[in-house]
Amino acid sequence: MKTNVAIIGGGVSGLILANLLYSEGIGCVILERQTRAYAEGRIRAGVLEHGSVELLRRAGVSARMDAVGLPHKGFALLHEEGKLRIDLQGLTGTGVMVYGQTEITIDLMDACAERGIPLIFEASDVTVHDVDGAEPCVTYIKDRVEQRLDCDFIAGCDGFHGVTRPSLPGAAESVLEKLYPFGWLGIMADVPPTDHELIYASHARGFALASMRSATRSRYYLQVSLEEKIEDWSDERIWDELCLRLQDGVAGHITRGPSIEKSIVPLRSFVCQKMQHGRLFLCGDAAHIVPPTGAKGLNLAASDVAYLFEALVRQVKHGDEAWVKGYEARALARIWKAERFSWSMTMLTHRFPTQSPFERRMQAAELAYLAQSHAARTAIAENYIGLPF
Ligand code: FAS
Ligand code: PHB
Repeated sequence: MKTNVAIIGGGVSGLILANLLYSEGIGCVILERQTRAYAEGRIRAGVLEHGSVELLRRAGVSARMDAVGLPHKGFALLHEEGKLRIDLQGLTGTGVMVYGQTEITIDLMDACAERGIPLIFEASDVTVHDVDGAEPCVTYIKDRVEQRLDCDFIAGCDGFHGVTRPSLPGAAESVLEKLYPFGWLGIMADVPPTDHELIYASHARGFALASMRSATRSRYYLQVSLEEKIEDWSDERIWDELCLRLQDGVAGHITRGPSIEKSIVPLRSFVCQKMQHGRLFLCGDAAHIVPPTGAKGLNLAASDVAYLFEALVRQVKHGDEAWVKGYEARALARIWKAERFSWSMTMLTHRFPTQSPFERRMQAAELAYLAQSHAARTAIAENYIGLPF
């Protein structure tokens, strides 16, 4: 089989790239290790920056998002000294869209099927070859038969635990990373959200987040230590802890219900600064991870894909390789700003086991400064809605 772009990974990065390339008549094939049911069933992000919304519209995969997604004009920061609303619309002229990554994945996979974009599930032992040359290829096993895909370019969209980053020479040495001494316990339940906007809570017992997927489905998170096991957290214990950490900020009350999903994820900041080598390019979680406090994971994947798409169109259609050569530098410039914002939101709103009283005072002072400074709130708002691509 031969194509222009071999895309390894059928998560949001790979699927958005495929649908964008399709819109420009550029051929691609997606190789996904998991089944469709597994890949579309994962619970992940829920907040889309303005730029990501525009990109999904550009890819022609926005009808359901525009129909049922929830435009949000602000969010709240809750802390001991009170509740502070960040007026995204007022401070920046735009907002964000609350629409689950699960739904985006389903929309993108449906579009692939409708458009005849080859999306090969259960492709195992994916291996990249000859990325230094002009004729790279990818081999993989499908239905126990070895397959070969010849291509001009390879997009590594296979996430943090994929094969492309380890295949990229110099990647491991280029990594900068920060591990946080805690994780997030997430719960999803078919209950109405406690507020019409997201609430990020900084509490003595730890961080909490009240988010949502729709008017009838809520998503909450609790900061927990890395020793915690999900099996030790009954639904009741989770709701009790959420009520303790969010109580001051919720006008009504938190509607409890049975969890349809609950899990614990560790928090890390991770950047692989080597994002391309020859004809191989990394996008999304294959190259970087952010703590979810800034709601940037999915959105950074989208901006990587936007840059790679533009570069590939210029090379394939106009023989202009300047943007392909500049992909890594362009992507990293935006990645580091989003890493900084996600780190700063995490440092501001979480309690660290070894935190000194002085560091605690710094958090409180920054929250007090935010409450009094229009400029400081504007800085948070413009980062939250997403810096320009
Ligand atoms: P993904 O990991 O989504 O997709 C990679 C794909 O490649 C997967 O389908 C995988 O099966 C496939 N793959 C892997 N290895 C392969 C191989 N060898 N061969 C073929 N295919 C292979 N962000 C937020 O903003 N808010 C959140 O609340 C949030 N929660 C998250 C919770 C979790 C558990 C995780 C892991 C991430 C979360 N994120 C969140 C970040 C998330 O949104 C990611 O940034 C986003 O999924 C990145 O998309 P991709 O780069 O496509 O990687
Ligand atoms: C979510 O809804 O899953 C979500 C929202 C905002 C974040 C992180 C996660 O910062």
